[in-house]
Amino acid sequence: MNYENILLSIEDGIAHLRLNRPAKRNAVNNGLLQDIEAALDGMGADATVVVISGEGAHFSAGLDLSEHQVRTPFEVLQHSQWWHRVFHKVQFGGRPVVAALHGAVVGGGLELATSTHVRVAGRSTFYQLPEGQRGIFVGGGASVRVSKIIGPDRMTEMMLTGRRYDAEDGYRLGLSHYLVDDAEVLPEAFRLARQIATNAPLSNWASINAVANIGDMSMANGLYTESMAAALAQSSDEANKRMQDFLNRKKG
Ligand code: 1HE
Repeated sequence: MNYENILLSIEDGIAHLRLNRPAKRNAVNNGLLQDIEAALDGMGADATVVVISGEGAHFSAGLDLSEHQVRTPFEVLQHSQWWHRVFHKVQFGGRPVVAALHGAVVGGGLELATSTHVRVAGRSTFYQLPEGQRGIFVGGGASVRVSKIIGPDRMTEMMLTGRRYDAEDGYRLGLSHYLVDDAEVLPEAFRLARQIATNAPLSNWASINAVANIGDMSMANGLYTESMAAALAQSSDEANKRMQDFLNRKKG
């Protein structure tokens, strides 16, 4: 399938989804959001892990401001919920997603990045939530996902002042898990994606679904849910085989 705003390739179980509006700094217009959603929906079982990156000098400049129009509150609400639906598919679509970041990871670009599970940033990366300067508010999940990573206090300050965190700051705060030279971003992202792809699918499923959901639960519910996820994973043929392989290798 051909997309207007992304490039998509799948090789050896790894899908590479590239935001492809470099002239507009990969600003997220409706077409780009539609393409991300269609690509995620359309990926078959041959893609077990996804790498998301941006073409050109930036990962993404966030919401495409040129699509701004006066909308009713209900229309804005529905638009925001569409973003939520797409980024929910990124986070909970069943495949681990690795973000390869460089340049601007701004506004909606940061909302997309923080929907992913593993983030590798190049030294050119910077993070910003400039919504306050644009007279709007976040609407793609930042107040939940960014806030969970850096804390509501720091996110409030980030929005009020429009402050830019550089790549080092972002690494220190957990906006990226890896910090490398720009030339190493994609190789490192693919190395990690290949490593993740060797895990048992059920373990990956639990890591991306159970952990995030348990984080929103009471302690009692969380512990119960963890036991249920452990029961599923540990009683699988795959777990038995992998543990036997490990023990046999040790013996041998
Ligand atoms: C855009 C956008 C955009 C660039 N929408 N067109 N996001 C922002 O407020 C960020 C706005 N953008 C920037 O701050 C800068 O563009 C960057 C720091 C990201 C990159 O700077 P630079 O010097 O490389 O590029 P540029 O010259 O500013 O922009 C190049 C072109 O991209 C130019 O278009 P041209 O036709 O004049 O060539 C820009 O207009 C265009 N462009 N960013 C539309 N964002 C669900 S709610 C989420 C809410 C948000 O995401 S708010 C944050 C919006």
